[in-house]
Amino acid sequence: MSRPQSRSSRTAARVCPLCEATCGLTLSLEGEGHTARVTGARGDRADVFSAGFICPKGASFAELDNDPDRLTGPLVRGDVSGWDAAFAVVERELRPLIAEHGPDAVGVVLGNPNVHTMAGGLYPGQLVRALGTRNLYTASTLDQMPKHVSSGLLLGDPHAIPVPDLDRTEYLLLLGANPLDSNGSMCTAPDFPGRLRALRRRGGRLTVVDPRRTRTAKLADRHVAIRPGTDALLLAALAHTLLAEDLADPGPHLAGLLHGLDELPLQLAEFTPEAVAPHCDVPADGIRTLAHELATAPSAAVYTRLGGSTVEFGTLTNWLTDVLNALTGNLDTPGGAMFPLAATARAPRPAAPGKGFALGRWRSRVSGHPEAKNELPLAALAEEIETPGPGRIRALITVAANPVLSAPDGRRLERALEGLDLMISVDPYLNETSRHAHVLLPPPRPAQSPHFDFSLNSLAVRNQVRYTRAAVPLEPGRPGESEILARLVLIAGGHGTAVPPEAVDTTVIERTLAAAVADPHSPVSGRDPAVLAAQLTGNDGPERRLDLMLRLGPYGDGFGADPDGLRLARLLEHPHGIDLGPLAPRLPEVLRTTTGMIELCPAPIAADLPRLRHALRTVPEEALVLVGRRHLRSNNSWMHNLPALRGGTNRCTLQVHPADAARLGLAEGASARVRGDGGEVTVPVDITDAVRPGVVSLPHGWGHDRPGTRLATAATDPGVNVNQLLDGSRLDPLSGTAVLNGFPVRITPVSADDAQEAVPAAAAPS
Ligand SMILES: Nc1nc2c(c(=O)[nH]1)N[C@H]1C(S)=C(S)[C@@H](COP(=O)(O)OP(=O)(O)OC[C@H]3O[C@@H](n4cnc5c(=O)[nH]c(N)nc54)[C@H](O)[C@@H]3O)O[C@H]1N2
Ligand SMILES: Nc1nc2c(c(=O)[nH]1)N[C@H]1C(S)=C(S)[C@@H](COP(=O)(O)OP(=O)(O)OC[C@H]3O[C@@H](n4cnc5c(=O)[nH]c(N)nc54)[C@H](O)[C@@H]3O)O[C@H]1N2
Ligand code: SF4
Ligand SMILES: [Mo]
Repeated sequence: MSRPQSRSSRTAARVCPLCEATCGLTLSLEGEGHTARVTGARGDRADVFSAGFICPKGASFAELDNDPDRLTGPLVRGDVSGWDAAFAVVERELRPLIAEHGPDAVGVVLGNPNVHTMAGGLYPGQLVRALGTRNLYTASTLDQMPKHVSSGLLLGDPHAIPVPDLDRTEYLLLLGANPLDSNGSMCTAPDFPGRLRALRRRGGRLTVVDPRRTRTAKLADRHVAIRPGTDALLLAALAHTLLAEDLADPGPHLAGLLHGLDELPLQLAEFTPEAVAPHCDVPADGIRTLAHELATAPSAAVYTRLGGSTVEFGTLTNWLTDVLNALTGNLDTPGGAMFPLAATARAPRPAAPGKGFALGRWRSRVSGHPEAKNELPLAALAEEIETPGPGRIRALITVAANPVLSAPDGRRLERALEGLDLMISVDPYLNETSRHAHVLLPPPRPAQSPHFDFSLNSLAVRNQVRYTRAAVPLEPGRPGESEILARLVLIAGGHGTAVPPEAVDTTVIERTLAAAVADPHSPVSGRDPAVLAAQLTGNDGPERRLDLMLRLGPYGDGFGADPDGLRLARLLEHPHGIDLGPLAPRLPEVLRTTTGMIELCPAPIAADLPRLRHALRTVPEEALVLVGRRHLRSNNSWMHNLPALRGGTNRCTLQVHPADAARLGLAEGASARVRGDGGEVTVPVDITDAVRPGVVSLPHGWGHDRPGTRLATAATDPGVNVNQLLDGSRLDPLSGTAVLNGFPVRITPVSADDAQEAVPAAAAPS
């Protein structure tokens, strides 16, 4: 039975904000004005990039948008209500604290969804600058910081990230990534699974290196079930083999750009296939075969993600990844690992030496961790709050972050948070972290937010640009997330609550234009910035900033210099996006090293290599190690509250190999106690040969059993927090990234008596 469409039903294009794939969605809406509801979401067939692809998370957009637990107004401790009053509390508390204790007394934590919101792309940098604090912590040090450090050292720019040219490559060596469940990361590709299938259909080969036989591994020509934490050794042996067997051939396009090539053979001399084989548990001849395949494929890309990043040798693994791409001549060539060029990126300019990349310009106060890309390790946040003395963090601003579940040792962190003088959270939920906030400022639901991918377009396998405006207007008096953050920027900078939030955007626009007109390479060189500013269009500050970036960007109209070029108005005429073509070679223009070359053996890397050599001389441990996993119908710590995405395989269980289960006396479905450096958890056992012997797997983002949260659905099946097994001391030293994969654990069965004690009565077996 079909119902006639009511007059108030309509559709709207919207880019999905729920993972890095950035699929275009078509939302169905009912109702008018700010009370309109999203009733459904389907893949947008007209989308220039995703062409209709959608996954179960995107399909649940309506449920997410309508989640009754989503906060509708600010929560402030004490007898305070309303937005103005909430910002007044922030102003009253924050400025005196900075005046008394200095800017470093305020810490900032930025979480993952900042790359999925327009506000998160525009304001956090300004917030940190306005505060003047060196206490910046982000999800990057639980994730991709090793890649930034590697790119910083190799290429001089931590944001120059080579991505596999997925649609053209003939050979993909994929390590520590499971795009069939994650939909890809640092490689934005709607329908990643379909693109992998297409690779195989055109005769290309896929090799997956993962201690688990993942859905991605099942799709591959070859699955290498490596021992966790040893990818750096494997990659070093591949590079060694290419060099030793004269298989390295960077090709003419890289020939004049490689600095340090002569140093590599010496640095990698010890890493022979025979030497690494027992550590990786990969046969030496298999390693040689891989090296030969990489060297002889018409085009090839090596791609490493989370399982090669959040490990003991994270930076070395990421460095070796791109060393291999360079040695095989696949860096910056079609079908290899290429540099996307986003519409809001800086326009290309003549190649020239840059300033290079410095690490450790300052150190964390308590443990002396070096800064990387202005950040300190999130794993060290708790000690920076707890440890008395000058420079202690007394106030914290979290934006889209849930470190109590995402970072090591949540119990310690939550105790630390309770000791803060002031905590401000910008988050739609009252969850494990935000429940500690004195002021909780919820952004509106996604249907009420515009979407532009400032970060992810620069990681996309095809150059394209899409902008979708909010599908539903804000209710009167409710600030969007941009306004919330802009107001925090103003308060942090001492401008108070009287200045309109748009002043923040005006300042950026003026500063950007002043620099552009003074830049001889800019299309607006020598023009009057005030005249240019007056030409910007858009409904609000964020849109004018977007217009500015597009117009000055690589495809921009340059304020009239190229009348056919991009600008906001043109983008708005294309609600399904504009395709900007396949990735194109960009070297040497992307290089910012002081030599203007690719630094194959940067000093900090050379200084870290002895650690890897030491690992070679250590007998592999027999201890059980734990790795993570992601579920397709989940997203880090914050999507367990949607009934439609729950159950099935999306469960917090400990995967154990049958041989280990037998040895440890673990039974299917029974509980096991897992102990690590930071604590222990009790969790149901799932016996499966999808994990290799000696490895167990537990997903992250669970542990929704804290009191004082408002996540009704998530609390019904809370799971356990895997990060409680860590104490924050295991880090990749160069990047400060937490070791979340491949750490030792001890496991014991939980007897029925123990279970009564450890599991709440309702959940105990009867
Ligand atoms: N053991 C283990 N730990 C891990 C990982 C792992 O693989 N294993 N993965 C790590 C990785 S890769 C990452 S990126 C981190 C993620 O770490 P976090 O960023 O701390 O965690 P998320 O679960 O992504 O939390 C996001 C927060 O943003 C809120 N949020 C959602 N949408 C919005 C929005 O539109 N605006 C705002 N302001 N807030 C919003 C959510 O309610 C939630 O509180 O976790 C890391 N932790
Ligand atoms: N459905 C869903 N999608 C997501 C997310 C989510 O939580 N759920 N999170 C998003 C985020 S924030 C990110 S960063 C991306 C991450 O996306 P991916 O990088 O694809 O991350 P994972 O799915 O965690 O895959 C990591 C893989 O590394 C393997 N591994 C663990 N240790 C090692 C090791 O030492 N060596 C090797 N070779 N492999 C190892 C694990 O078994 C796992 O299969 O996913 C994003 N997309
Ligand atoms: S793959 Fe990612 S971007 Fe695409 S619909 Fe699913 S969650 Fe959204
Ligand atoms: Mo992530």
